[in-house]
Amino acid sequence: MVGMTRNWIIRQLSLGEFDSHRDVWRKSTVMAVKIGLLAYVIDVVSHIMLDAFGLLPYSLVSSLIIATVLTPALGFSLALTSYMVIGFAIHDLGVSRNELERLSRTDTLTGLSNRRAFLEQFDRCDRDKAMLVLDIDHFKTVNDTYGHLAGDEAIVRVAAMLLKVFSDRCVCARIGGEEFAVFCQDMAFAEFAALGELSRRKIAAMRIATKDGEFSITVSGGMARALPHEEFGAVFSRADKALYAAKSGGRDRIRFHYETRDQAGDKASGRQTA
Ligand code: GH3
Ligand code: MG
Ligand code: MG
Repeated sequence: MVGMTRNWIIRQLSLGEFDSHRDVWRKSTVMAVKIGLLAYVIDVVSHIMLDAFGLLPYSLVSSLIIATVLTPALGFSLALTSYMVIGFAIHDLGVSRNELERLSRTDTLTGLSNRRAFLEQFDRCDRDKAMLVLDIDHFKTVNDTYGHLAGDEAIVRVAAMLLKVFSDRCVCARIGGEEFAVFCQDMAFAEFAALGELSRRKIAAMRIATKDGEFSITVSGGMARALPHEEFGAVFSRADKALYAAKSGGRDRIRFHYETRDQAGDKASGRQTA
């Protein structure tokens, strides 16, 4: 019984049957009407049967009048109260569960997806896709010169710029301290590369104000194409190689790793490879 109730509650949570207060009221009322009617039918049938066997200690008519007046009303109110108490408890549990789920997938500083959420979405995507990894250049110096809070502000501003440039066509995430990743699906690689370049230029043009004066930052990036179904690890490692090339090439630039597992042909076509 306890196990069944537990399973029922879990099922209701995942079905979203009690998503809103309105749902709780609606479901509780429907159930209370059903339970009230069922109680009434059982009451009437049992009285008729008791009477048929001569076991009813009072008259059938008065017992049916009492049953009609009391049972549906009592059944309805008791069922409504119990169902609503359980319904609101399930609703509140669902709300906290969704909030916890959202928090576990969100980077608290920037509000972007975190590494875990990014990885899951990337792995789930079975379309043509590409990944950009960005890392703020000489960020340690920013912290050392302007302080950790100014560093945090720079991270927040980079995140906001990525959201602005890539909008909702791509998934943007903060996957590490001063490291970001973006992935798009079904977008021409040239367009994705152009957006990456635009974000790099816009970030370099930002001015971040602190009490000790303004400063600006740059980012380096590595970009890699992926096959549908290709998983985060392999693609990230190619993008990271390209990022490394961007860093050693002087920073404030994006390098491309065109090759996917099965796309060695692109390399032969003469395009730049990290
Ligand atoms: P590079 O150009 O090679 O990337 O150099 P870098 O200084 O950016 O890289 P490094 O890995 O040496 O330093 C990264 C710094 O980022 C060190 C760490 O204190 C800082 N950092 C990581 N997370 C945060 C954060 O959430 N807030 C702030 N303010 N700093 C952070
Ligand atoms: Mg880094
Ligand atoms: Mg860095």
